[in-house]
Amino acid sequence: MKHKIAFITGVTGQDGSYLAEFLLNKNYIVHGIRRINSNNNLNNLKKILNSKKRNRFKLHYGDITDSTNLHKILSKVRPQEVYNLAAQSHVHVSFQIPEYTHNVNAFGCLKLLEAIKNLKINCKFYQASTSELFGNNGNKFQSEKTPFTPISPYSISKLYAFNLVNYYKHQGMFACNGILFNHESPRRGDSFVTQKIINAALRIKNKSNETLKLGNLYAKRDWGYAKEYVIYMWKMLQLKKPENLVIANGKTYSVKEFVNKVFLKLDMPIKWQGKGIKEIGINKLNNKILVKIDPYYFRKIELNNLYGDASKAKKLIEFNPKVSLDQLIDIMIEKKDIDI
Ligand code: NAP
Ligand code: F7E
Repeated sequence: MKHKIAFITGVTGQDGSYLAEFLLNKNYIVHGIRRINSNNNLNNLKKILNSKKRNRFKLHYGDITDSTNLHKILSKVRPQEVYNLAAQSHVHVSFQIPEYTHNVNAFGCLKLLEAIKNLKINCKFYQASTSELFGNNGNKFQSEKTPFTPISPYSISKLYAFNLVNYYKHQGMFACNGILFNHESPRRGDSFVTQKIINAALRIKNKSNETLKLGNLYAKRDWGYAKEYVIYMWKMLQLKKPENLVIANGKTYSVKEFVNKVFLKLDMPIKWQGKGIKEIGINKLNNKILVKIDPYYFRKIELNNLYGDASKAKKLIEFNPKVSLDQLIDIMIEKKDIDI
């Protein structure tokens, strides 16, 4: 049987690893790039590396900022589908390293697209774009028609890539942007708010004396399940013509609501006291302080509200997310993915 060939940047990350598993299950040959570092960070790929599918999975040392390397790999692999998931993906950190963030997220995408074009590779191209593009534009819901008003170095770099993808599409390439709203999983990086809250709550449950320190409790996010969202990356590349699509659960919750849910599930119901940076979350059962505010985690500019309208994806790719926020929290507390 002839296998399709996919190439994934960011394959060691949350989404890249789930996508690789999904494509291997669909009988693809999957190539990915990993950055050289001294920690040998392949944790998210353990499932693949320990399975028989490993012989259809090829890891190359590489970096999205290194065009010579991209050329070398792509000229050999000549994939039919390319998924660009590599990114400096942390919004808060992007305020501290804006140039690096652009080198990876904006110019990395350019280098990849140029390599594909110059090598005349006939592939379909998926770009992991983001709801961060919307910024604070006052719209209650955000859809493909909502104007972009990016407010962080991260979102500005992603807008550059978004526009690039449209530009190559107009030149005849099958290239599209998934406008992804927040999505989480047991593989979510430790410093993103959901994983940070869950890990701290689990340690406190296991008798740690720490207090969880957070920034803005009132930001609202539309959270989904990463393992589920990657399926729709693939589905977007199976369309006859490229479309930019919002991928969102269509429900929004504040960080504070997320905290309440997690601690309640672990039998530590919270009551809140105080205001602003003096606000604290206290265990109703024993009055222990569980949560404090630390201004370090405030952003220069905060994106207040994300609430996605994925009607177009529902229509075109039968987008139908099944995992609710409560289920997602259970999955993350158990640190065990579910079958989708
Ligand atoms: P992630 O866990 O942070 O993964 C990022 C991946 O990019 C990692 O594999 C990382 O490699 C790789 N990477 C970073 N810099 C690189 C470079 N210079 N060259 C090559 N690879 C590099 O992110 P994620 O949550 O899976 O997100 C995947 C993509 O979706 C990202 O583009 C992100 O911006 C976008 N996105 C995510 C969300 C979300 O809620 N998760 C929402 C919207 C959009 P290392 O392992 O070496 O660090
Ligand atoms: O923050 C607030 C913070 O860092 C969520 C990335 O995948 O999704 C992600 O970006 C909210 C923000 O994700 C802490 O201010 C409060 O309002 O988990 P986060 P993010 O910034 O929404 C988008 C769609 C992407 O594209 C990105 O790649 O939580 N918050 N206290 C905190 N956030 C963090 N990280 N840490 C805190 O202590």
